[in-house]
Amino acid sequence: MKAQNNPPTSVYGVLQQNEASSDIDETVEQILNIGYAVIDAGLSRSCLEALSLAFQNTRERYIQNFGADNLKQLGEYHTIRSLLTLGGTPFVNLALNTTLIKIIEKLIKGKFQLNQQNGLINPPKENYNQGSWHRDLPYQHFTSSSPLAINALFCMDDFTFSNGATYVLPASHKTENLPSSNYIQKNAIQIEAKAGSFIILDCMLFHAGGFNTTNIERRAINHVFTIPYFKQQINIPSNITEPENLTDKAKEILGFNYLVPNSIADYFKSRTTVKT
Ligand SMILES: O=C(O)CCC(=O)C(=O)O
Repeated sequence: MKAQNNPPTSVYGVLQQNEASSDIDETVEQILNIGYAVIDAGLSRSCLEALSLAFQNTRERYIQNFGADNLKQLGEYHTIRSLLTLGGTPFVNLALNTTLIKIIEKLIKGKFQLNQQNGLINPPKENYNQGSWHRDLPYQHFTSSSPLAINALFCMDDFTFSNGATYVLPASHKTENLPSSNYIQKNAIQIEAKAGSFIILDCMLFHAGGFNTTNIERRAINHVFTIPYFKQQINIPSNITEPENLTDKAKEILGFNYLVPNSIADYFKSRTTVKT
């Protein structure tokens, strides 16, 4: 429960305190401490509408290409894999959102790359493949002193209590096990957020999509950023259209500098251009 009065501002017996001198610093501090935060991506209404339309168009082409029955059989009907390699610029720009990248740069020490960007559809009144508690590094039960992977879940639509807004277990990125069932029921928090927000999660934070009790789909786009030692879910550099239009920094974030060399000679060539 939130206190009614402001918390005290005085301290005693404290030798060390964090400093946060900007909104970005405060967001970073919150993610480090409790594992999640919400930010506004700063998109205009028209930009958000264009993105929403691009999402729908890409989804239609995706279903035509891979087949609805096939996708359903694979448990993939409510996901659009590697959205940025299919839908192009609007999704590339979203993954490279300036504020988001500043936050990721402060959270993941050293180099990082985009591991995956997927469209997610939480269907009305139906179970959903993201609706079970999980980490975004699944099957992993270690803790790390600084984040190795961060998920930025973009809200394509408003996230509300009734349409299945994401549940999180605060600070669970700091413990190895999934907490007990009763602990989950008592401590889980559901995050309401406006369309155009990023819900940023430490990937080791346990979280789950909520059940969508409305009649309308709730759409999102997830972005997992990782240290470059983790392989991408789908090879982005090989599949992106018009790579010649990307800046060097964009290429680095999209993984162009971290391709697995095919041979020792290729490895040596990569050492002459990039130091990781
Ligand atoms: O759709 C949601 O609310 C959760 C998405 C999710 O679990 C994920 O991106 O890993």
